[in-house]
Formats: sequence, structure tokens, C-alpha cells
Amino acid sequence: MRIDILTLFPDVFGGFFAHSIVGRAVAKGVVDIRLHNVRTFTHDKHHVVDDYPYGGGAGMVLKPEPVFEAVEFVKQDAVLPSVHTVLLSPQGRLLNQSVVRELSGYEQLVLICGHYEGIDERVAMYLANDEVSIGDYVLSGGEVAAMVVVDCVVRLLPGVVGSEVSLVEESYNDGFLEYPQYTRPAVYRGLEVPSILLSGDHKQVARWRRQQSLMRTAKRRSDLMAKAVLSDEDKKLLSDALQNQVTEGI
Ligand code: 6GU
Repeated sequence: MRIDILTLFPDVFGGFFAHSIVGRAVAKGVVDIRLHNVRTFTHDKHHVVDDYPYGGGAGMVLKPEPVFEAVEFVKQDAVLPSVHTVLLSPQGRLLNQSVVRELSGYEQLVLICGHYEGIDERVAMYLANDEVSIGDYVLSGGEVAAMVVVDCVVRLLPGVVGSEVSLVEESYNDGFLEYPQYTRPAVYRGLEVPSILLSGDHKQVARWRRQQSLMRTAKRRSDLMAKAVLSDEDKKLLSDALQNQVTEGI
């Protein structure tokens, strides 16, 4: 996959792409990430990228010309058939794991980071194919959102996450929160790891984990629970847990 990021602040991505799982994917050649400074696509002496909003109001608006030209530039050597251009903005559709899976299916992503109080609407309407937000809060720019998108997408690419087993397990847990994890020591400052995990009884461990997963989701994320499809076994695990108050760690 190739990812082109259009931004006014390319420097902020450096450390992130050098380290992390994303960095490993870049080193392995699974993904080719290219940063482009939108300011270099201006033609005036002072490299102006923003201007006052038509109709008045506070703040500045990112001009369309450098953004259109930057996208045209990254597309010109695009030999890849499926290019998807995404504007990152708080007005976009909300990112979730199914959007991430969708984005991971393209051969090339072009991510446009908005800035200032906004970006000329013609970018969203006529240049981008997609507009994505990472949550209901306002960031000062799209860079952090672009890092979030890149991280989530790249870890789904084949050969990036060490064993694909963890992805399989993740999809099994799809729609529910993860169960709690523990590692050694078995007792730390008097705090014990749930004994079932030390039992060596794999069937009971799996049952406990599923139960914890269901309980956590029910308690913390009623929105996910409302959408969830529970098997008969899940329903039994949940009602058993509620009855016995098997709520360790919840
Ligand atoms: Cl993608 N951009 C900005 N500026 N704020 C956001 C966002 C994006 N997603 C949530 N808040």
C-alpha cells in the first residue's frame, strides 16, 4: 500500500513513522508512506496557504489551490488503480474498525490534513472521495487524526502484526471489549491474578475470557451491547456472571 499525507506540518510525523508497528511495516516495505508539505504547492512569494472566510467570521480558511495541486501531484505518478482521497475533518463520518477495514483495501490512500478553522468546502466536495473524523471532539489539525488512520490501517495489512492469530482473535471479539490480560508475577503487591488463568484449563479460561468480555461491554458500553448479537451460550455466560457477580476487574 502507498499512503500520501498532505499536511502543513510534515515534521510532526517523523518519530511516529520511525518507530512503532508502522515504522516496522515501512522498513519491511509493506507500506510506502510519503509526506508532502502543502505549502510547497503555493506560487506566491510568501507561500500563503490560508485566507479570510467569505461571509465573515472568526479564523482563517485553508485555500483550495495548494490542496488541489498537491493531490494532483501525488496522483500523477500513481500507477496504482485504486486511489482513495480522504479529508480528515470533524465533519467526516466517524472512524471505526469497519471503516478501517474498508480503507485498508485500497492500494493508495491520500490523506489531507485540514487546519486552521477550516478548509475550503470545494476540497471536500470535488477533490476528496471521503471525509473522516476520529471522534466527537475538536483537534487543532488533522495530523493526529492522520496518524490514527495510518496506525489502524497499516496493522491490518498482511505481514505487519506478528502473528495473524491476534487479528483473528480480535475479529472474534468484534463488537465486544477485550477481556482483561495479566502477566507475571502471579501476585504483585498482594494483588492476585484471577486463579482460573493459572489453572491450565483452556476451556475454562476461554469461557472466563468470553464472560469478562461480555460483562465489560454490558457495563461500560451499552451502545455496543445494544447492537451486539449474543449466542445462547453468550446469554448464559452473561446471566451466570450477573448472578454470581463474577465481576473481577470490571
Ligand atoms: Cl479528522 N480533524 C480535526 N481537526 N478534528 C477532529 C478530527 C479531525 N476528528 C475528530 N476531531
